[in-house]
Amino acid sequence: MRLYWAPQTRSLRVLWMLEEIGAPCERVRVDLKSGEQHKPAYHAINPMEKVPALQDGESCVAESGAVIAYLAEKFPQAGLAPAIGEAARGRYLQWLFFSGSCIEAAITQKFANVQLPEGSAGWGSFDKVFNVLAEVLSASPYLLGEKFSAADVLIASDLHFVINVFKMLEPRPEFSAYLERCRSRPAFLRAQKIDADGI
Ligand SMILES: N[C@@H](CCC(=O)N[C@@H](CS)C(=O)NCC(=O)O)C(=O)O
Repeated sequence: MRLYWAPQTRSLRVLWMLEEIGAPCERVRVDLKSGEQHKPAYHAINPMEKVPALQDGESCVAESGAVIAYLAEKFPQAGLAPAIGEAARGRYLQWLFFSGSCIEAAITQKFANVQLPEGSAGWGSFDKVFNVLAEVLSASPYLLGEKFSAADVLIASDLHFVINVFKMLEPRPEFSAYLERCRSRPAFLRAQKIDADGI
């Protein structure tokens, strides 16, 4: 496998996922500053011309949530996704899609400072999205209950960006405790070092 990535981007969540799995993966750094992502060679990897993207033999997958789902399925022995037919599978898929369809949209709405009626926005509102997450995370240590999953890799990464990087959300005890649990994982710490080293 080959991961196309850049430091200090959404690539970190895939680096983290790869470390959770322990799968060997070549890293190819894409120079976003020089516009390498817009060159035809990278366009063929991800037509959206963004990182991260994963190449696995003949397969290419971009969109960080999809890459994480792909890896969870390819390496079931890592135990990061409930199997098809397990009750937790429904909520697992829900949280994977929640990242792209609700969290990302809520962040964009906040950045753009646009007001929308809650009923017209699929994500409701910025506050609604994070209140829902706080409700779930105050009831259990991870999104699916007691067990850490690939959905936590994705959503904890989103929360990290929203709270610590974009500073769009006041720290809340539920989120601080959750991020502490997730970010103290050895796999996250290894991924963070790779991201910081940039290689
Ligand atoms: N929806 C995409 C977003 C990817 C994305 O926005 N990547 C940014 C870095 S975090 C990027 O590649 N920006 C470079 C550019 O747009 O030129 C995902 O989740 O993977």
